[in-house]
Amino acid sequence: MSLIDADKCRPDPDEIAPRSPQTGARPSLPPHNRRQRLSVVILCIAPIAAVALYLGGLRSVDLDDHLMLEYQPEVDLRTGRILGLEALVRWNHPVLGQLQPLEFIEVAESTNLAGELGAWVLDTACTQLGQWKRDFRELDLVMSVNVSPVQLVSLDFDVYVKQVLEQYGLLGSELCLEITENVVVGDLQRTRSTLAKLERLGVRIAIDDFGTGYSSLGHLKSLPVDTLKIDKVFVQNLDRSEGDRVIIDSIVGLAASFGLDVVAEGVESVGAVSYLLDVGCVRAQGFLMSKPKGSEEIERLLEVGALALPWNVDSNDARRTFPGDVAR
Ligand code: G
Ligand code: MN
Repeated sequence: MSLIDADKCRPDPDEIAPRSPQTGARPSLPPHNRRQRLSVVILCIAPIAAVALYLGGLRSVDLDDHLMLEYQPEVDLRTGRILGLEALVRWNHPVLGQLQPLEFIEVAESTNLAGELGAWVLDTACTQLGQWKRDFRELDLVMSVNVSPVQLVSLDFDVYVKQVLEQYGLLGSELCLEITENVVVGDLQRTRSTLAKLERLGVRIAIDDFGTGYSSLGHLKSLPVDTLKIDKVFVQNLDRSEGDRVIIDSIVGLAASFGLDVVAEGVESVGAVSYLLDVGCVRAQGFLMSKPKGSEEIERLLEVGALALPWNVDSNDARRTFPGDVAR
């Protein structure tokens, strides 16, 4: 994982100093272009330095003052019913504004803060689920929480999870821990033993970003995994990419063969919804249904219990109508 997208920061050399059409060589940079290059470098380094400095000082402060969780609903594509929520951490940085995990987790890991950060996320998400369980008794919600490699290999992770579940009156089956494929492969022995202990608590395990990492069929068979979450890169362009459709087909087939649930992430178009329903993938997250939202906005959705879908699906899923469809 990289803190910032290096390609975005790298100035296009042809923009700064186009090649000569005759010789193909670039002229040496005039002074104002050197300044431009320098300012791009500073722009790229400043956020890293700021986050690093900020994290350095974080040990002594209360994480509650700086972090917040947003929640993204997971829905049943046939009905819009909210099946669960994925907790996503955000960092309210005083200078840089709201940061996404990709922008600070690597720094957190390198400053040994990942454990504390992960514990804060798990604790906060479970407190919130405890409250929502009381406020929305009729909903059967599962809270999904991303788990870092550091947490998963810490010796007493299952003890911590058990304590949090008890503290907030949650069943193990109401918590889904998401691990990435590469975590699974990282320390297979330790992962296997931790997952077995979590399984005994009834906690669900999902492999996140599935399809982009290195887990093998052997891992799927030998580890107590419940769910595959298909990485959004295969879902975002489903409506126009034949290659992605083939990948989705195989992942859904794989999940069925192993008796696993499957959730599609990154649903952004009704075309994607249509294809997912065709192949029998009915659980999904994505901007088309809902972006991640703060607690108050989520509460308004939970009051209804379902999202209004921008398409119609009849109960037996035989006829679907999408905006723009011609009448059949
Ligand atoms: O790796 P993980 O699945 O935990 O990543 C979730 C991230 O994906 C969140 O930061 C969330 O904002 C983002 N996300 C969720 N739905 C969509 C979507 O439909 N499109 C895109 N581009 N990103 C999404
Ligand atoms: Mn996730």
